[in-house]
Amino acid sequence: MEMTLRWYGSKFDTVTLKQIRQIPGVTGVITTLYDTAPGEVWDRGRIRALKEEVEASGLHIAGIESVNIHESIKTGQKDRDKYIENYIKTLENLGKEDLHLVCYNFMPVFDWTRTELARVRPDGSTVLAYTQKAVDDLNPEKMFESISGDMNGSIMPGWEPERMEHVKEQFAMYQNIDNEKLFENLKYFLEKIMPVCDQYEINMAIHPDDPAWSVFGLPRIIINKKNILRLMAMVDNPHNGVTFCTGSFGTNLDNNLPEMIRLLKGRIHFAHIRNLKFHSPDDFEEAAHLSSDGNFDMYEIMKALYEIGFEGPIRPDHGRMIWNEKAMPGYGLYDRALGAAYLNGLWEAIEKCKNHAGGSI
Ligand code: DNO
Repeated sequence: MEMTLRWYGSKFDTVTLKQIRQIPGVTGVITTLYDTAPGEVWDRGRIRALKEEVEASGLHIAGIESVNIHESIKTGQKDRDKYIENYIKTLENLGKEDLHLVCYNFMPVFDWTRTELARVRPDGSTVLAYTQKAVDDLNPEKMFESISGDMNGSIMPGWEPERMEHVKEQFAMYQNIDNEKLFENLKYFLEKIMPVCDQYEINMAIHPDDPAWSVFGLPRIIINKKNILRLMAMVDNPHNGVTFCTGSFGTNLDNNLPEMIRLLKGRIHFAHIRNLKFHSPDDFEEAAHLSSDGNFDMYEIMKALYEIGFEGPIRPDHGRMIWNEKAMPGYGLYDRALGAAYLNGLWEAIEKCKNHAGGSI
């Protein structure tokens, strides 16, 4: 595996490449052209400039998160082929610049959903949190307003204000879309892009739905073992793979994370590792990466990745806001750096135990 950090680009991120370069063991960044809209073709010159900027700092681009998918593709509108063509052109441009990993999601309207961006934990840190009750009490059109005050002046991925202005229209697009239809539209999209992925060796890595159940009555499909295995079989090409996000699949306590990792051997191209603390099955908050701070056994998760021979990038996912840092919620420097160091430590121990024990951990 390679330890990486998500970086939004110098125009949007409070964290610098120089700082990332100083986190022990972090060699790559996961980045994006943050100001491109879903459906737009990514310009090859801009991709190259981004790559050069990252490389000048002594790091490299380990993957793209995200190339977002236009709602027309997700809902199967008449004009979807035009947007798929654009997506293919973007993939070509990425491939020509020697970039081979693309994280994306197929969540309707909202990307990840949280009901609080700054819940205070007992140690005084603040974290993102979710309660089903708050969602049930909220009109979806007010969702953005309800959390925007806590964004620390940042634009959060999936919550771009221009898109949020059109929430009502976007909901209307999903009126006749159920889970089966969404699966069908995803299959259609993947089948169209697989040839270009084969040509340029691009690994597509779908991000699970977060939380892993329907919100506001919208369909949600990348939520559990059954559905993710179904998707892998539906388009049975190794370039159709997964971003294994523990914090997203893990929102559903029925998902056995190490088991799912083992079943997805060969198809996990990217991993987001973080921990959650549950107060009830539908009230949880994000915790420090350390196992004892939340509900997940991070050692077992890392061991499963190690055992399947995972070689892709891992990034510590959302961190807590600590030490008075002001940054995009979840994406400050300090707690993610602690997370990277901890996950690197687990990996080193697993590797050494395996070597010392002559192969068995
Ligand atoms: C949230 C992220 C998601 C993720 C997208 C992938 O912090 O994990 O926004 O990047 O769902 O397309």
